[in-house]
Amino acid sequence: MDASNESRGALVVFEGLDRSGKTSQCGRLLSYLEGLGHSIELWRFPDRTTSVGKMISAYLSNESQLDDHTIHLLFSANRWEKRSMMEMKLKAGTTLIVDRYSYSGVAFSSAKGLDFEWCKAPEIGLIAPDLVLYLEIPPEKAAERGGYGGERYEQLKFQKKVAQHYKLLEDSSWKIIDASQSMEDVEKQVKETVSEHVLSCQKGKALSSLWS
Ligand code: Z5A
Repeated sequence: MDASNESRGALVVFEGLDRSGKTSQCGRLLSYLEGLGHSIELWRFPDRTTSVGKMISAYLSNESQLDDHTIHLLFSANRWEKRSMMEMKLKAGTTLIVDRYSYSGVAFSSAKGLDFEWCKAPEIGLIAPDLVLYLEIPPEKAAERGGYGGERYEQLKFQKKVAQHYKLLEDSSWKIIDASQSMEDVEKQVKETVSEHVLSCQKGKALSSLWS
């Protein structure tokens, strides 16, 4: 996608089951990298602030009903509407920490029974993360954490299926982190891994696309 040798920001994605600790770790990583003087932004998908995001939000909170294919494409459209901004920020040297991305899109929709390859197709061409931090946790343990059960998808049996489908997406950009550890131990491992990857992007690693 980009043959330039200039340094840029890193695209760091957090993935994992509900309540695996993504949001907590995103916040801690943001503070850490800001403290080191990096230019950083925290993003999340779904981005509920856009018009597409508002439709997704209504669906997730059971205020509206949508066909499974339709909501899948909306989640993907929500990432596409941010794609050019993402590229601009990364090229300008800002590192983006992203709470959920295309892997959530495919894992959740295919766990509902949609065809796996069909689910991947609308994600093709989005920017590939430099690093995916997969916070791995047994669904039973995640369910013990606060706030579980409020939104659509937050059911144990479904989460187990989602975990199986996530595993089919693992590639060399993934780092699996044991998210059943204490918040501090997870944080330590996240920081170590991210520091290496932010540096490799500063040395001029080109951007690439999903899923090529
Ligand atoms: N979805 C989709 O279907 N397709 C897509 O393309 C995308 C998403 C992008 C909304 O996601 C839903 O949309 C989601 C997937 C689907 N499924 N559901 N439901 P969301 O990101 O808006 O919300 P969420 O994933 O349901 O939950 P979450 O709040 O983001 O969970 P989390 O970020 O992984 O966890 P947390 O907020 O950091 O922590 C949860 C609790 O656990 C909290 O009380 C913490 O204090 C505690 N916690 C965290 N870490 C620890 C440790 N290490 N020890 C003990 N306690 C901890």
